[in-house]
Amino acid sequence: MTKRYIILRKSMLVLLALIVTVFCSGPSVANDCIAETLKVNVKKDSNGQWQLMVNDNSYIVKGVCYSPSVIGEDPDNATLRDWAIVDDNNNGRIDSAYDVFVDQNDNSKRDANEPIIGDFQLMKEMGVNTVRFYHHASEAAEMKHLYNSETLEVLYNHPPNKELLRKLYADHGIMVMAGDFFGAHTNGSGADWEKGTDYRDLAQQDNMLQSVRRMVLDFREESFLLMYCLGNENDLLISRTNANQYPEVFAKFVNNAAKMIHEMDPDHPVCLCLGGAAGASLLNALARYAPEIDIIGINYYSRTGSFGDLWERIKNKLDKPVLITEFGSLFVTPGATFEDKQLKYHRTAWEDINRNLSGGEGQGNALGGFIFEWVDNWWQNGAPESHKGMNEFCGITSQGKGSISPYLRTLRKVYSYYQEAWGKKGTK
Ligand SMILES: [Ca+2]
Ligand SMILES: [Ca+2]
Ligand SMILES: [Ca+2]
Repeated sequence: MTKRYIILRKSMLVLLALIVTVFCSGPSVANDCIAETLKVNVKKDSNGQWQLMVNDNSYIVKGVCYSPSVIGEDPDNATLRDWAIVDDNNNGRIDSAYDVFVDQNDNSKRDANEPIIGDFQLMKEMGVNTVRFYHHASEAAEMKHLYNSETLEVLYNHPPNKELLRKLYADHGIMVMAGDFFGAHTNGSGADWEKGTDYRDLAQQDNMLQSVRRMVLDFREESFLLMYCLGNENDLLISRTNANQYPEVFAKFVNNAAKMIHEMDPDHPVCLCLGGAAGASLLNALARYAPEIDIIGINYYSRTGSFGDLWERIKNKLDKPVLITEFGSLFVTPGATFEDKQLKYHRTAWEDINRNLSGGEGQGNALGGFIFEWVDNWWQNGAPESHKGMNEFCGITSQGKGSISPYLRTLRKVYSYYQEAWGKKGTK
């Protein structure tokens, strides 16, 4: 497992979801949309159950991590690019968003009955309503020193493509959860890679707050914004921070960041992303020192798809709503029956989330979840030109045999499952 692999394995997960038509109606959504930010908050009802509210309408996050890449791109060689600015066929449209077709007969070429449709539309038709997006792309002066490697320079040193995200929302009804790594993999802290992020270090704290501030300035006035997310399983050792070692320090610092966000933008909640094994000492510290956090986000990978006692655990420790910030078929082995096993896994997972939504039979603290991930990336396990290893088969869609990346998709069986579970053809 390489350094860059760790940095980026789950780093650019952009999750998609299909927003209900809060402001938009009819087929010509783009022109009819009112460019107005939404008021989003979490609400606890008299039964102690939680809901995410968007302009007073209940909103279930039906999300997908979205980080497509061209086969062969590799963060180890600083060739992995920000998908949001890639237009290699020079037609003025972002390739993965708009220039993708579905290879229905799996012959690795586009036949007459296989129209160009694009991932955005495919996600909409699956019922996706939210994308998880990291804000780090920026041309702001205060961010430059944080791009302290060639890999990060290639990925982030440009303006965020907000116009693309505006179209994602206006034309496809899909909202965005804007994320900041908050020191995960030293991203945003400016820490030395080998030493990792130290939440006790005041200079690193300043860097991280600067990064979070930039996120809020960039996105608080955007109508596609659903919420902010701090970190990505920063309590896990793999994230190269000392959050788990100093839970009180971490909890207090997280609270400062969330407080700053709320002061800058009172209309969007703050989620904190932890790993599935988040321990009691950290949860206790968060309960005591981090009241400004609105939502506990959990990246959770079980072997069966079930989230076990997670809902009860968070309810008992924190009593905050839970958003599954990543889940997916990491442990489903590729092979002849892969798609059936993957489908079963996702059905188990989504039914568990569904059962724990407000009004369900469970704990009533689930807000929804983000699937890891929309499409297989081939760089995540071993050579970027080959397709193997668990991470590389988590996609709801594949890139087929890889010959015309990034323009080819095949839809795995699980796509149809979500079409049914999340609403046939999405929601207009
Ligand atoms: Ca293009
Ligand atoms: Ca074909
Ligand atoms: Ca590979």
